[in-house]
Amino acid sequence: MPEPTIFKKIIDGEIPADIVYEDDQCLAFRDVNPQAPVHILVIPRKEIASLAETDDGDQMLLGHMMLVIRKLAAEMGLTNGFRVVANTGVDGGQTVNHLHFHLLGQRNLEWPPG
Ligand code: D5M
Repeated sequence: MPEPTIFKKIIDGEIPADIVYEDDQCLAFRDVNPQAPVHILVIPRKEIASLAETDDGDQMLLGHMMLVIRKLAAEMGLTNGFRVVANTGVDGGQTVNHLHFHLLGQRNLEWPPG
């Protein structure tokens, strides 16, 4: 069995996280290394390594997570805009191999990213 990812350990309650939202499909918690005043990670409870590892059966889950992100952005007061990022694979800069969406806001984010 592969070693569970740090996010799987958060899902299982084995390590603490600053959880801001959870339901039967996903949870959201503050990033430990925030890159903006609001930096939240939204992850599925289902173990999916990355966006590249999703399949057509994940359509509802992915849509659900996007709507959760929209609601969180509104709750966090990100009325001036926000950014959603899914670093994917080596070239995408992904460091934790459990699908996650970064929700970043409350500062003017530059483009392009590094
Ligand atoms: O981003 C992975 C992100 O996960 C990175 O911004 C740090 C964050 N991280 C790592 N461990 C934790 C814990 N334990 N709590 C909260 N946030 C965490 P990536 O897109 O894979 O580069």
